[in-house]
Amino acid sequence: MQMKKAIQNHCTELNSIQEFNPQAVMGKFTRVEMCRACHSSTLHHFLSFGLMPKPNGFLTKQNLNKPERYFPLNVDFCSTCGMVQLEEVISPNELFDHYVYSSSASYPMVEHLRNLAKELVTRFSLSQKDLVLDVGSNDGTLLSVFKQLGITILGIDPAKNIAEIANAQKIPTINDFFSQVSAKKILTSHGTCKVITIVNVLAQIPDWDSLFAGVKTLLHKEGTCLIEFPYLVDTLKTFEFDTMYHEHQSMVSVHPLSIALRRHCLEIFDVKHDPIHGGSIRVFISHIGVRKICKRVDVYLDEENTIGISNPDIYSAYATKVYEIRDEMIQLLNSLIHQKKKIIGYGATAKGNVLLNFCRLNHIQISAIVDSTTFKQGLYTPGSHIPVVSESQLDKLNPDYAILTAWNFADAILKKNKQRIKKGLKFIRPYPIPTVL
Ligand code: DWN
Repeated sequence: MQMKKAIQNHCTELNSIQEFNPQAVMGKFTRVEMCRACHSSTLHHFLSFGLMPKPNGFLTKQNLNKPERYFPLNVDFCSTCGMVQLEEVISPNELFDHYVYSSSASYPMVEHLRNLAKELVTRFSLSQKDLVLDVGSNDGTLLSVFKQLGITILGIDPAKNIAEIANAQKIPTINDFFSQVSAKKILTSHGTCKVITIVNVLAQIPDWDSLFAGVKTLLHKEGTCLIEFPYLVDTLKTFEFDTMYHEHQSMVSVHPLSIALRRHCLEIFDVKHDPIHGGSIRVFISHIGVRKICKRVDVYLDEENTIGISNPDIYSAYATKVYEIRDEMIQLLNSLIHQKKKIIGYGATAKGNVLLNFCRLNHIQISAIVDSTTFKQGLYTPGSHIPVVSESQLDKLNPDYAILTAWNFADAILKKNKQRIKKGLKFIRPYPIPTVL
């Protein structure tokens, strides 16, 4: 009965979406009934974005009038361990077969990954005899730094188009999903890894047991697995809700992650915070008993306990605030549109697509999205069908306002546009409340 009711609700909602996007059709998805961190069934729904297109499902002009798949975007928390995860999962092949995000398109990201590689080489005294594997290696931006430092490297990424770019730049990259199976193949062909990096990828991986079994198989006995991800506690504090999308099946924190790792005889020996992507953490992992556990690990566990990441009240308050932010964003933009202001988006981001679709904003209200990623330019945003153009078009567009759809790089973007701001361009930052800067 519950499933029948859910399907009826989806169909009703699809009809309303089709008023906004006549090409909308229902896509295939699977419902998740188990917490992927602690395996309990104590999952509780707390936030619904409604039906959403794929977050990186940018369209060519030819595909604008073809059926566009939408999927329910609902978020649960686990009252046993504090894990936050999506209720519905889209097939990873549907999400990552052809991928348009590239790490090298954002120079702050390039700098961030350069510093990460240098920190790991120094801290763990890596040398040419050591193998570093990057899981979800994208275009090889992180691995290229290890290579420059003389370390032996290997990437693995499921996106065929992106893996081809990395291999063309002599970054050896396997085009596959990382799993227990692919890990065994890498062990046979390359041996164990002194460092395994999983940077902004953990959230994208639905099967944590296959992932961590693969890490256990491949990690050198004194090796380190470094996982970096946007931190749930920051997301709860800043209300940056648009990082919740179908690529991010999980919004992760230390406690639930440590439970999943222990199932595979792995443990966290250090944790560090980093401001990137609105607040992320770096978790350092080893085989159990190999490393001394830093006191910082308990600091994070205590804070998660104090905040109450398993507490229902936290999540109902969060959801209330999310709907308030959406309503304030719609109100602000409606008043600007009423004043006949020209509005663009700055950054053709997955998160920006969530915000635009959640606020039902499209090419009628938003003239264009500027973005530095060459293979996003010329495409159209999913659902909202806004043209993506190069930043060089900014003067021609001459907008009055720019929504920071790449708010995580606000400093770099504002700095780059200092002169335009002097001439009157105003930026809108969506979080923690929509604000004209
Ligand atoms: O996990 C993920 C996060 C970390 O990165 C992936 N699922 C995909 C991606 O999410 P996103 O699409 O929200 O990414 P970013 O990193 O926020 O994308 C920034 C975008 O902004 C890029 O497309 C490049 C663009 N950009 C720009 O046009 N001018 C960035 C800067 C700094 C600029 O000056």
